[in-house]
Amino acid sequence: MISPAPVAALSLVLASEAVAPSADQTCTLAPERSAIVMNQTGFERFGPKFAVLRTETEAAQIWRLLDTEGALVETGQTRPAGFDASAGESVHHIDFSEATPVGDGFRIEACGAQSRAFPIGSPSYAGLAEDSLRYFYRNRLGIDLKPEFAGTPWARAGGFMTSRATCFSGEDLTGTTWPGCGYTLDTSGGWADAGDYGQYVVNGGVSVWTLHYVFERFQSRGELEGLDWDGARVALPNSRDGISEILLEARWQLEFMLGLQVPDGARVWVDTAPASDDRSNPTEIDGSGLVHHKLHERAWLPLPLLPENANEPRHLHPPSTAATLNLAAVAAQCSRVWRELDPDFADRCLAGSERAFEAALRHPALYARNLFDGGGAYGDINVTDEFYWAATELYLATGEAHYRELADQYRAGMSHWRPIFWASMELLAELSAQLHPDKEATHDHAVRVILDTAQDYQAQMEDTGYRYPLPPSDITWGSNAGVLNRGLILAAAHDVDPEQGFRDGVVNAMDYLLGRNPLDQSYVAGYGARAMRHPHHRFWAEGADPDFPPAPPGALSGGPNFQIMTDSIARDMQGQCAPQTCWVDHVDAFTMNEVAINWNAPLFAIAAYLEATQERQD
Ligand code: 9MR
Ligand code: 9MR
Repeated sequence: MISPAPVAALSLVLASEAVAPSADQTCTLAPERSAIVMNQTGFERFGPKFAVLRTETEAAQIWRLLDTEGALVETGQTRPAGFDASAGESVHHIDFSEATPVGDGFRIEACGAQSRAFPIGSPSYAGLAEDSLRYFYRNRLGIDLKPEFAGTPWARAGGFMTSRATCFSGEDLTGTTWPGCGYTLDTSGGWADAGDYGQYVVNGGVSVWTLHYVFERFQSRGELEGLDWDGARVALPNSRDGISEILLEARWQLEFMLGLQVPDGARVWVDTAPASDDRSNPTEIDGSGLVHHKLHERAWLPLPLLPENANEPRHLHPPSTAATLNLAAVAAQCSRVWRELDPDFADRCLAGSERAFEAALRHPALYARNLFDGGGAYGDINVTDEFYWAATELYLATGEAHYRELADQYRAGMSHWRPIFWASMELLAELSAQLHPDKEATHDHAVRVILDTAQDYQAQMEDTGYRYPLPPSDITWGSNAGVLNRGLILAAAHDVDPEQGFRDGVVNAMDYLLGRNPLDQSYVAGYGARAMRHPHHRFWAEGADPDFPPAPPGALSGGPNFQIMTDSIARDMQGQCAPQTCWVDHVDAFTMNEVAINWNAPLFAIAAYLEATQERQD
């Protein structure tokens, strides 16, 4: 699509340039899609306002900000930023942050092209925060989704209503036979992981943690009521006055995760083979307190598929150290955030957490491998970070020196702080610790790590043409969550030091997701002129069958991925797309366009953060 020509009356200077272009005045637009890309939902009044002009032209160009009537509001020069290899094109930066008019219908004009109309002063972060939290309700299993909570198109029967499961038995993918276990667990409730209905503790853990973190951050700043995150914003079943919808939603998954903990005294078969072995090695142990790694069917279920029609038996995968520590960490966090609101639940969480942590200490090297098909692997062979994270959360919950000493030991075994990802949890420990200044040494360490890490991310951001905080090496499965999780660190750094411009980095992250990218694509359904619609999802499957709904507003696509291109759509694109452009809004493109709880959780976190920290001047 070629961008529309400028409105004649507004382009006097451009028109005269067009009559007699000199070599360095000629401006050639990128051939496809809009030439000027930006956050498709608009800008905060006093925040950074930044657009990207897609052009090969080397010389700086004049840009103009025009109002609804076409009158000039502000003008300036583009900043040529050169070739961005991961975008596969050259770009110029247009920075109109200084302009602070309010209204709808603004446009940017440059290089003979015009942007779409956009608003300034009414960003959609409040609505996005609510919708992105509603994502979780809309993916609940074991409960009918009512139209008054889900919205009519996304209401559906629950499925998995009375779910009990026992351990996987039979021959696994490595050729070893597993005997099963002598118990069944109540496995109802929880969220579907993603486009599949599988349920995986490590991914549930990072998602629950993120929701708890948003709550705990607002709580520590006394902002819950002012922002109405005290139950007044997102309608949910069983809501009660004064109980935050954030906590209520997280609890739906946490109760499910607590249910995957092995009962005291129960025997269970675990895989004791080193991660490097080709074959699993089933060994029977006392499983007390360990947590089953995941729950899913024997084979991948078809798509589309209503949950009520998913009737294949589901099996418990053997417990793993990573899953056990995930539960330990989020249940410790649970004991803090529910302490005043529901002391019994807080006690139950703490007991589950301590039981899990002790079990992990007894069995520190149980690694999950995919024993049977039909679900994701979520294998993780480095659990030092999970130990560090769980010990830290327990220390913050109990104040017991024993946990702090353990956390210090694990920390000594870590050399650097990797970006947040379902298998990399060390920064979660720091983000939690930052909220607890009374635990001085742990807190001070966290602040240092957060500031250092934020500075790294900020520097990386300056290296990208599209100015967003993700290096090309991280453009992989779920890259959009990588952008947002880096935003979490930038946001936390801004809380500590508001003078270093870290919040602008958070805005940049959101701008990228909402359209300032080489595909001119909003990766969030329902937000922006060109928004994702057809994710890989078994119910939001309009892309496969028009009788199913499209993605609801506030659902985030996994994003560009040029590294693990294993679905049928991605396979055909391999080697033919620049990293940031390896994406398509296609239902079958699960390596690029799936949705997932661990991706939507940081979307909620960042939207809620931007709403809360927006500068308001009258
Ligand atoms: O839904 C996909 C199914 O049709 C395929 O047979 C299967 C084979 O790999 O992959 C399924 O896709 C998974 C998706 O539902 C959940 N995320 C991971 C995807 C596979 O890794
Ligand atoms: O997010 C996961 C990604 O990091 C992995 O590379 C990928 C392949 O193992 O799996 C992703 O997680 C999927 C999971 O395995 C099954 N449910 C859907 C998840 C998102 O695609």
